[in-house]
Amino acid sequence: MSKPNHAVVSIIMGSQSDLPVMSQAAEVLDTMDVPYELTIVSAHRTPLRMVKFAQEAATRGIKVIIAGAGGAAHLPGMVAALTHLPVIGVPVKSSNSIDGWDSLLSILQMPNGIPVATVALDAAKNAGLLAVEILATADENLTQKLISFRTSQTQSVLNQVELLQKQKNGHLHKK
Ligand code: RP5
Repeated sequence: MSKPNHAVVSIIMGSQSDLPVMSQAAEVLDTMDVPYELTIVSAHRTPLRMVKFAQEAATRGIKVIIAGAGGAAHLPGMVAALTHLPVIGVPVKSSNSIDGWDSLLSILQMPNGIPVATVALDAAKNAGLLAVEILATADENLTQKLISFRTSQTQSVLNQVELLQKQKNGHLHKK
């Protein structure tokens, strides 16, 4: 499949303060050459903007939504309730958060009927990867990019193993 010329992933967040975490999803999409948009949509400060965003996302060509929020994080669930698109929720450990548990549980514990795919606390990188995996089910080119990402990730761990082994052998020789 050739690269679409419009955003297919939408990264939204409750506040500008979520950007340092949420930009990690954008980095993954940049690496995989997936077109995306990134903006702020607050469920409680801009509720009507949230409704409009969610209701129009599919017709604008968006395929997956990544939504991050901290504290009483209702953004991912509310957006999921307003669209049939898959929503990946990123619990953000924000300044108003109780250790991240409030955000994590708000996003994780969606009642049956409206799913939100929840990643780990602050794990926007995994949200980006999951979005790519969803898109890759219908895109062989993206599948190949994911396979080479995994291969290089594995290789970098094996390189560390080798390095540690060499350092350990060096210590043994010194004794
Ligand atoms: C949530 O409250 C946002 O998603 C953010 O994580 C948190 C704090 O927002 P600010 O007060 O920094 O704007 O709605």
